[in-house]
Amino acid sequence: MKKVNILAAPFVQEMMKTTANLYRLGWDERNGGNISYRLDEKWVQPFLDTTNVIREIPMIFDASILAGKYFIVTGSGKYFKNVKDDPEANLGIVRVQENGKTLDLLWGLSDNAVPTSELPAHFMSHIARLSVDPDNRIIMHNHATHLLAMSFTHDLSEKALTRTLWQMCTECLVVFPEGVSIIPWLVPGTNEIGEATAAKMLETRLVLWPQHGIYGAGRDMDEVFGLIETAEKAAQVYTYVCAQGGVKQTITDDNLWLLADAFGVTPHADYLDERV
Ligand code: 2HA
Ligand code: ZN
Repeated sequence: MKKVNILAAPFVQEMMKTTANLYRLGWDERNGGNISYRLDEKWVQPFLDTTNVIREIPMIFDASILAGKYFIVTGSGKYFKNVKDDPEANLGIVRVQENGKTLDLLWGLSDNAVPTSELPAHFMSHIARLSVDPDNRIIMHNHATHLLAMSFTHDLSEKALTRTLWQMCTECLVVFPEGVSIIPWLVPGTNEIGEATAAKMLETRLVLWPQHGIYGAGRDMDEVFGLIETAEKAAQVYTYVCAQGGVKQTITDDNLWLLADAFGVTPHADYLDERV
């Protein structure tokens, strides 16, 4: 059967638009940031002959839990700025082999490119999120500016950081009631940072990498993008609040409880004072 041009695929279009948006926001300078998006086989089949493997790509960790699954990923060393003009060079569609150690490349990553250097953190995070939410599809990493800045100036306890973000914009508690997790500073691209990130992803969809950036997880592009931009907006407000001389009044814990009730969300246990 004749295949439809892959550039018309909704998931390719979403990757093109999202990387352009993220670049425009200034969170993905140079080759900063990466996205992996789990696809169903039936989404891919109208566009690609899935028996036609272009090349095999080895991995440095075991992703056998993801065997047979398809992902569209950003390429290692590739610039988000360039994705829209040349998706085939900057993106790739891969399938995890049964051995969990090799990827089948089905499209893209032309000129011998490979998937994002953060593939361990992405795949380990997919495994963690799928274990708590079978509908999770996307892991996104970027260098959201104000969140990154806050990792220098703010107390790095998860409770303290989460509370500050919840207090900076009324919608934050509703958007990420489970809070934000934080890992130690670790070398990017390693299995170690992948394991640390994935362990946190069991509890929260947002994980801060101090002095580096943010990881987000979601069921679709709007969820994960919305999650990161809401936290980033709160971090930006915090930056202005500090520049304006600091907090004089804030959203109280009682207010946050009212919000949780109104929107039917459960705040992370122990992050709020007891209701009065
Ligand atoms: O892909 O952002 O963390 C470049 C990075 C590494
Ligand atoms: Zn990064």
